[in-house]
Amino acid sequence: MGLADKVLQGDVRAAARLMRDIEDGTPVAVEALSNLYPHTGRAHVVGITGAPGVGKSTLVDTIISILRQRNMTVGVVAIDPSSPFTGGAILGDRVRMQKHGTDQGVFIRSLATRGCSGGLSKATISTVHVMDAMSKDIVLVETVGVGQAEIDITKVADTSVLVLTPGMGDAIQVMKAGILEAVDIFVINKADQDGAQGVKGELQAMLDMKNYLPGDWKPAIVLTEAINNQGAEELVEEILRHRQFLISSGGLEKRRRERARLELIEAIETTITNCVANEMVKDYVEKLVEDLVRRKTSPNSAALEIINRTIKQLTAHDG
Ligand SMILES: Nc1nc2c(ncn2[C@@H]2O[C@H](COP(=O)(O)OP(=O)(O)OP(=O)(O)O)[C@@H](O)[C@H]2O)c(=O)[nH]1
Ligand SMILES: [Mg+2]
Repeated sequence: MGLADKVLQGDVRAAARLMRDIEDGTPVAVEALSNLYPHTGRAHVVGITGAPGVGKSTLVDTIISILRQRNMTVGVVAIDPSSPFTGGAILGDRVRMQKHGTDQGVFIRSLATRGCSGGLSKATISTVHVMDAMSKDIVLVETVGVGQAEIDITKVADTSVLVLTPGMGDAIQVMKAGILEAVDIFVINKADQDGAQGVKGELQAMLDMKNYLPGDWKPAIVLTEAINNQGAEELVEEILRHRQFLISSGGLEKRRRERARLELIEAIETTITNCVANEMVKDYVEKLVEDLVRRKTSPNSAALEIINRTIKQLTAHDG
């Protein structure tokens, strides 16, 4: 039985192996993912983003418990912060979420971003696909938000949650418009600390300046105390309400179409890059390099020739 079939039958060890293969970028992973793809698109993907230490993992832990009480299965992709300052939290995440370790309805996977620009690697999207194919109802993706990452998460998530804390009033003032647009639910965690209401007020004022059309989603602001299990029920309600909104408004279809397009572009890029890398070791390339040195051809013409040959190779393989 192939790896994809095992995953579809609920074999968690096969799923873990596939996720390792995805990170290593092996050909086995590419094939298995292609086979799994028709079985994806059912999970609701929720991005949980925020600055280091705002309490994302603690919140995720609480959300898992609430979703499990409602008989929903959960996948978690925790993207390890590549920053050396927060790298230590990886172990903490594992330890904290360990209480779900024996629960068949929960599957947790940590991923290294390996300094990829944008923070969210292709491996993240593929890992989400595997959890989706494993029939997880909700997949939570925890990422450390640094600059672009808040916007990046919308490439993966159906619902984007941004976690702030009471100390972050100033950060809200300078928050880029793009981030406000990208976030579906705002959370002010550590509401046990002073200033939570103030941050909520500032945020609300910024949101109120936007012109919402009838039928638009208006982001909610939820106050939570993740360590005290406060507010998480309301957050889960908001997540499920947003899911329902996306389904009934047709927004889900739109987001997924956009995402399919992005994935297609990425697939084209990696396919061509890989094929060209194979092609570069061939003899005729040396001849082209020689011609370049002697100015008998130009880099663009030579590149087109290599790409043409690559495509011929590809179609020969398919046929
Ligand atoms: N006072 C208070 N502390 C909290 C709350 N939620 C989480 N914390 C604490 O904040 C610290 C960071 O929590 P994490 O859940 O690891 O935060 P994180 O956002 O996942 O951190 P990184 O993954 O490193 O970015 C821990 O010491 C938590 O106990 C809260 O509601 N109130
Ligand atoms: Mg964390």
